[in-house]
Amino acid sequence: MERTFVMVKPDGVQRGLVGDIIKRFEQKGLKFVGLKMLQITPELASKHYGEHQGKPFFEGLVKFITSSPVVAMVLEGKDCISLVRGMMGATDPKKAAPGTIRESYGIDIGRNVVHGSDSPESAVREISLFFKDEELIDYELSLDSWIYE
Ligand code: IDP
Ligand code: MG
Repeated sequence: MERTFVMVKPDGVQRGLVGDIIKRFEQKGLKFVGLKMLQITPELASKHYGEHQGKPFFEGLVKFITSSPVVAMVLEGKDCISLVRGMMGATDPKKAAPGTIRESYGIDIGRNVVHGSDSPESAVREISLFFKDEELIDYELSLDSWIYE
């Protein structure tokens, strides 16, 4: 089983999309092992988006992601890193496949509603940036045998 870091960004929270987005992951069969709301500090934003430092959109991205609360979560499931990336769709909502979260809810690339880790290394790094070990809960889902063969 893999774990991934997912976040409903400030635009998703402000627009009342948290429930709909969480519902998609729940209905897919992914397990929530951590979930919280927080306001991202500029320091955390710079760490989280460190790979984009120096790019033209970096300053706007940090300003946006710190502008209002986010809902952060850790999801667990088979191949869930790529699974969640697929459910989110391409970074630019205009290029996201029909039915994906970003295609369904977004218009501009800088307001694409949701974040998800892009690799196992990013997932480990991002989970540890946002969650303490004791905030992640190990538990059994009784439905697992109806989701996985
Ligand atoms: P990702 O979120 O799909 O992993 P990244 O390339 O890692 O995409 O970019 C991080 C975030 O930065 C994107 O989700 C998007 O909100 C924002 N972003 C990326 N490229 C641009 C751009 O060209 N203009 C404005 N914002 C951008
Ligand atoms: Mg990324």
